[in-house]
Amino acid sequence: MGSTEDLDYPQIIVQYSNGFLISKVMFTACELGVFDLLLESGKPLSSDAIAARLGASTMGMERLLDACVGLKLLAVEMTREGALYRNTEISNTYLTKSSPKSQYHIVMYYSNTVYLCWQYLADAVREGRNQYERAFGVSSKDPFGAMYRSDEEMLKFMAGQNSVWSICGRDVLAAFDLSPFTQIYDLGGGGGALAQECISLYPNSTVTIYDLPKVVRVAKEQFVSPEERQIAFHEGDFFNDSIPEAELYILSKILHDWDDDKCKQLLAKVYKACKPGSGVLLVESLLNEDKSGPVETQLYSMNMMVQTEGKERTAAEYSKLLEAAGFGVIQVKRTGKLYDAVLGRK
Ligand code: ASE
Repeated sequence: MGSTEDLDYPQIIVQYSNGFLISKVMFTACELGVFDLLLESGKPLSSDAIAARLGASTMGMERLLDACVGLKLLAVEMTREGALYRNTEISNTYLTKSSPKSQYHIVMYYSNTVYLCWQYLADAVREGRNQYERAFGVSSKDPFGAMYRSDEEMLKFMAGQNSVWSICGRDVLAAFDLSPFTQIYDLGGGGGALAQECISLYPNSTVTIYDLPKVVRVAKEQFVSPEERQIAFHEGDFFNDSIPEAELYILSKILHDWDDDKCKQLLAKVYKACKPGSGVLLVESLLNEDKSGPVETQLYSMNMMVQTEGKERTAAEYSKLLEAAGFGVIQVKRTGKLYDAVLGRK
């Protein structure tokens, strides 16, 4: 703690001011394809070679590569022919497009969409609403109308959300023994990565992805093959259309998009669809009860303000929403990772 409390040199202020420079270096190296090229090449490359292959200036690329070395996203080795760069284990695993644990698409979503909304954070705080109008010139009344304003934007969002489940999916699904539930609906299941984790962890389950018709179309085209027999689809709008009967409903990163009224409306509808013994699994990033952290969740809550109508909540807040809808037995499991699990039963 010493350095963070040193008033002669405010390390923490320097670090926080530089935070967005760090983000931009990582975003740019991803976007230009540095990590993909170094993975494909299979051997370390010079900045000249990387610049030539990626159609960039030598001067600019050398500067970017050196900053990536400083951030431990690349490693450099000095040879007689000059500096040679290669991926570190972390960039190979998480920043290349083809890795099974790739976070490339969520990083690109941050770079191309989240970053632009955060330009108007002060306006969001003043007005208490999302900033789609300022950032993209689209109405902010219907947040998913704005987020899905084109097929391309929708696909980028779905790919980004999918990548999160390759690193957190198992933990949230294993937080409770879900094996007694075999018919599962993933409400707002998007690109289906959580559904895929679910059938792999619970081989006796079938998961139906319930989402808007255009989301289902893209999920079928891009993410879930017809051979995945344990995954089905249901086209609908969970606020306006009926919700079929199932044993377990997953609401993963759904309630955080909406205000308390909409959450209560949705949960009441889910409760109605439940038989006794059926349940709902909320997958969310939980705030501490005094909202003192975790800092990642506090930042996500600010992002929900600039992008949606929602916020991140405490376990007690989710429990209250579940109780208001009628759910009786409520259990909370923190995973120690980004996303946690809350199970409610009828
Ligand atoms: C949503 C999740 C996200 C809606 C908008 C979103 C994410 C980014 N934008 O349900 C993923 C989580 N990351 C953050 C910063 O909240």
